[in-house]
Amino acid sequence: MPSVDICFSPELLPLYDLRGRVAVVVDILRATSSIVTALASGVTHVFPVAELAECQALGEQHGCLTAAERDGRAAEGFDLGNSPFGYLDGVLPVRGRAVAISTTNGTQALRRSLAADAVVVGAFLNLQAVEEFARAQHKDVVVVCAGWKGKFCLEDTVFGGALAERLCDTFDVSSSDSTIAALHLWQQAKADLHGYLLQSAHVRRLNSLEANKDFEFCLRVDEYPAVLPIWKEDRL
Ligand code: 3SL
Repeated sequence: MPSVDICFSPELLPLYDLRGRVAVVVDILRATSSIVTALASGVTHVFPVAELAECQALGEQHGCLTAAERDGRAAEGFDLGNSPFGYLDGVLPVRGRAVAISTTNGTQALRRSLAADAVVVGAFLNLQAVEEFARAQHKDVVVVCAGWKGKFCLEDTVFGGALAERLCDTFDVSSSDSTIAALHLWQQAKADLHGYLLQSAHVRRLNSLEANKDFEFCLRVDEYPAVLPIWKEDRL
């Protein structure tokens, strides 16, 4: 029986052998939620990159939009920040365009997960799509939580618990202590996800930057049930 494991931070990735496994990279607030929203809004593909300079260069090379964030704020000189509403509010037409994205943690976690057999982007927004993909693969799944600058993040781990619960009928979700812990957190959180995650450090950080609207949007479960960003060559 394949298993679900949760890697609490990209700093722990050296302890995980991703070869032969499916990596589900998650940064609920907000990188992976924004990537899912971008593709749901008609963006053709996403180039997730670690460095701002690379993001800028891809914009020039491919004529694509650029989106960048550092420390929760939109980085200067880019078309978009890291709010999912950048793809929804219609200020900048995004349909039919590609986007290069660089964020503090999410795109870094993704780039560090490429040894996996398949790398997909997970968020509450596309939980069903991730579940269905995992079932179809019949491989061990590792949820890679982007965290915050190497540290544990509540919201990414709670997502891991939600995915483990969905998969528990056909996946082993009880062999890894981190999966057991994530399931416990999800059990605590699921009746009032919004209220539970108000205690998260990154929620407090975002709220101080007036991104409360983003927080609420990123917690919508299965808003985009058929959107599955999957890594191919150099893009999602
Ligand atoms: O760190 C990241 O990748 C971002 O998602 C952080 S923020 O939500 O844009 O502040």
